[in-house]
Amino acid sequence: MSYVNNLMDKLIQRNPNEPEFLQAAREVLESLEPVMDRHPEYIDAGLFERIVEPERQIIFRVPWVDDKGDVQVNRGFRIEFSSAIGPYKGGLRLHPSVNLSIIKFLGFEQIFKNSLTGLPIGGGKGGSDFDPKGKSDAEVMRFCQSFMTELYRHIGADTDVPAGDIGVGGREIGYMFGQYKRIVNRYEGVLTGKGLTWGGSLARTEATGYGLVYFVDEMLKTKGESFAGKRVVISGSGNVAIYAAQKVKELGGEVVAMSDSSGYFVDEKGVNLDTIKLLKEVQRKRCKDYLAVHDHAAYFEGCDDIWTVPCDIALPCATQNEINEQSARTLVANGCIAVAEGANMPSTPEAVKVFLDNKILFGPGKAANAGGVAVSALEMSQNSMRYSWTFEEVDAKLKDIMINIHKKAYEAANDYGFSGNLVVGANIAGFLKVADAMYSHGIV
Ligand code: NDP
Ligand code: 2IT
Repeated sequence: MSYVNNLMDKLIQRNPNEPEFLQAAREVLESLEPVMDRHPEYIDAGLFERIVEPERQIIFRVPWVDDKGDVQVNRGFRIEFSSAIGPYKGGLRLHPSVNLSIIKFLGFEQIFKNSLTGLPIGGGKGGSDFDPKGKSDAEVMRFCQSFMTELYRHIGADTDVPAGDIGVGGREIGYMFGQYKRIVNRYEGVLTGKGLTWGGSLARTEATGYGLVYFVDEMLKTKGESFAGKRVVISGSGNVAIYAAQKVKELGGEVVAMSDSSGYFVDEKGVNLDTIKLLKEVQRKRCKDYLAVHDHAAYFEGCDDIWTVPCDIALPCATQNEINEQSARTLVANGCIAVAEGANMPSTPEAVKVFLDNKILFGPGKAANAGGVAVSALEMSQNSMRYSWTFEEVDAKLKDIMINIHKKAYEAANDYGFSGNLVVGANIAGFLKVADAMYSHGIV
């Protein structure tokens, strides 16, 4: 049995109820096989066994009182996966689907993504099965305060620095920061995605979406293509999706469809971003409500069929496993030339295979959506310096970082004989830096 198959068997035995984590681990381990051949010393040092086991896993009770006075109990998680190249870094997800498997897959991917940014950040992720939808601001605040009342003892500006993810934006980061500061009596950059008046970085809100589009622009250039005149479909209508859409428009593309977990809308005249921002960022409404403002648009219940809308470029920016094999085949059949993952692991392994087999440009999440965490690391730098850069300065650094990530992934793929395969390239390039650090640190 091959080394990787053997390792996967052990991983399955140890983590039998974690399909998402096993999916993420298998993809990375299989793509690292050529590295194992070239670096047998990493096998001898048990490096692959160690990298798939989180350094620390914290699971805790989050009790809070709702507006009716009833007690609610949620489960909180923080997975501190790897501190080989820097403090644990990664977002917090608040969604009813959150469980250990999902947080572990996200924390695992974060190790390699963060390495690719070139900045000194380790990998971690956290969250809770709390559902912010339909909760009042006061309920969200009480939940966030309770969550931080346990989490604070595990994190710190040089230890572990959480940020946003699904269901966690500026409001939630604010409540959590306020509670952290109150408990520890220190003003420090313990969270990123902070507000601009209290230590946040300009361009963090835009960073993941903008970075995704800068990355796709690099992919397109390798085929002599650009965004100009391209039809783009973006799933999701949250933080990543909105700012991806904004940058696509700036570069001359037309976004024709977006979605939320209830359904999707198609606007052949091009999605009106002012409307979608108002609906999602201010009013916390649904995609369906887009039609009340733009009655020429069409709305469809259910989000899976968004991939049947013909497009040149598809940007999945909602959640994991949202593109299956069938959707991937439909995209390819409809002439799509590029897919890049704004979300984490939105394409199933079967879908990724369809994209690679058909030789369309494919940007894996670890590389393509790294702009958010990259600017988070720039927020940490600014906090340490007690200084802030302008929007243009941060945006320019972000663009450079995304160009560099593409170059690293592209070159690693070439170097290891997988020309054009950015999945393998990103995994290898991200892994090598972490591996070198782990090897230097001894068996820890
Ligand atoms: P938001 O909460 O701002 O938006 C999430 C969007 O995706 C919403 O439109 C939401 O719809 C939709 N969505 C969420 N869960 C599901 C689901 N199970 N099925 C269908 N649609 C769903 O999150 P973000 O934009 O921050 O995150 C989106 C993705 O990008 C995630 O995979 C996240 O891990 C990833 N990411 C985020 C980064 C960041 O900086 N924020 C950085 C890198 C990656 P609804 O409102 O109906 O729930
Ligand atoms: O998945 C991700 O990279 C994020 N949610 C952002 C993490 C961060 O620390 O900014």
